[in-house]
Amino acid sequence: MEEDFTFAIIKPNAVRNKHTGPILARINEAGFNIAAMKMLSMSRLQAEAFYDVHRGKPFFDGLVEFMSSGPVVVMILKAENAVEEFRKLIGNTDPAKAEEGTIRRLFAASLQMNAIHGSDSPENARKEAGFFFSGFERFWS
Ligand code: IDP
Ligand code: MG
Repeated sequence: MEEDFTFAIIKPNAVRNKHTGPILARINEAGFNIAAMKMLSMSRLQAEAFYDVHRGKPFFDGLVEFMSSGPVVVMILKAENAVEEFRKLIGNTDPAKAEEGTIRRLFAASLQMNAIHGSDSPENARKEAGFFFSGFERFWS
């Protein structure tokens, strides 16, 4: 199968707790290549737009508040079957349900502060990557 990509965010709790390095190491050890990466702080408006699909849900306001609470690391990750393989590596949304050894199981502080985001489809990976990386930064395709 052709190598494709996914989009990921190391969330504010993980950056704050100095888990960026250990998380990046696990991503590389799992066979992903980091094709683009930067650290930035999301505004409330950006966080709202990024999670627009969850607008209206009970956890939306808290999620937006959390995601704009400090620096995050956004990246494009390349691997065969990247979207699916990365979702396996990060584990269930709820860290209590995530398998042993997954990034969320290891580094999440709670269901909301679950350390990392991974796109749920190739279409969303493209859309979400376009949110943070300009045409000049698109090394992945
Ligand atoms: P995902 O990140 O595994 O794709 P989604 O259902 O898309 O999970 O939810 C997006 C993010 O919203 C989650 O990663 C988590 O940070 C937060 N979230 C989801 N459900 C809840 C909840 O019930 N309470 C608090 N936060 C939640
Ligand atoms: Mg999702």
